[in-house]
Amino acid sequence: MRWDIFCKVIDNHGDAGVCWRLARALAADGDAVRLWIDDASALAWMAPEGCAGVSVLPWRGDEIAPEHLGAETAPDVLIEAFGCDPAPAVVAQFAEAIRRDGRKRCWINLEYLSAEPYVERLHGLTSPVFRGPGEGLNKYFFYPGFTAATGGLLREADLSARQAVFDRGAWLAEQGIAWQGERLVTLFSYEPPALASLLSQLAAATEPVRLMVTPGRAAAAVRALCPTGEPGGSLSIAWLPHVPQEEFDHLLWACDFNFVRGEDSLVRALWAGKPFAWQIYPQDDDAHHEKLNAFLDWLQAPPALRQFHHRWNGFANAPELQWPDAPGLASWGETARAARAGLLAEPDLATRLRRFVAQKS
Ligand code: TRH
Repeated sequence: MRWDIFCKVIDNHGDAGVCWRLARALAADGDAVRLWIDDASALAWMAPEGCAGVSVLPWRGDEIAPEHLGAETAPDVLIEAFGCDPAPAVVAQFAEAIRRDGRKRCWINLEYLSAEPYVERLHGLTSPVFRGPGEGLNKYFFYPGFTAATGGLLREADLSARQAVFDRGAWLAEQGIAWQGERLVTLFSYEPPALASLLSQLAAATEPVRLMVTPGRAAAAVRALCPTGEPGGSLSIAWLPHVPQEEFDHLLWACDFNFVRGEDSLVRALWAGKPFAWQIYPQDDDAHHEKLNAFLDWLQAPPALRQFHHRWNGFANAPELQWPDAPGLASWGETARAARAGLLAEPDLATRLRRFVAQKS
């Protein structure tokens, strides 16, 4: 099958991250995938080696190079990520292919991940196209999600096998990190309001802690609070470079606690099965509060983990951030592993997408 995925990078790395991961998952089954993306710069570090079966194509100003258009290149499935409106020339080609060969093809609008109840209601619904070269066609909403009645989560077929043979000591040594058994904590965040409190609590911890700080916004936020880069006390910092998606997974697997953000790294934290805290992508009208609570409900987060999330995400009136003690960490780890086990028992997003497309085609 031929798949075209359209991706518009709004900000941060999630748009490219999700689309690349989906492209890889579809190509893993031997299909041909074209990822049309308006800013491929993050793929240079996220996916430096590319992937057999996936071609990354530029998409700017809706102009498509003629060599990428033609009857034989029309996709069987056209995916627009997050309602980004695919290039009209490709839509026209898609519509023409349907008219020409009478075969059904599928147009998917891949939505953002949420645990809110509307996702189960809207997943799979039809959205008629009234304008443009696709007029008269239908799109289908495809919602990723955490339950059986949604589109599921992206997960590689060999994920558990890779995790089973992962050697954290060897991996840390490969990264040049001289690990002496200190607690390792990943920080992938925006600018969490409670970051200063976290840093001082970790510095006052009874055991050594190393904060593994990812580049970009997380690193800038830590630097703003700690310009020397050496917080002192029990806390030390490792400043990390941007690494490919596989190595980002390894980082999450190697750490005892993961601060993640956005959409894709949340899913990766779930697969890592370690205690974690999520900084949700903020929205102007605080719509993200409801979204975060829906996720915490699904996760069956214990009260302390729920409060921790509220404070980490800057909810008004949330109690002070309280870094968990060892039993607390263990209990948050159990919560994460229980969630992971439930999710692993369900089909992954690419599998559900294939089934969905087969039903509609
Ligand atoms: O970067 P993000 O904050 O992206 C956000 C969210 O997706 C948000 O929902 C969306 O609306 C907004 O973008 C536009 O967080 P996210 O989704 O976790 O994406 C980060 C990606 O970067 C993920 O695929 C993991 C990857 N990554 C690496 O591969 N290597 C790295 O070193 C790091 C730090 C990240």
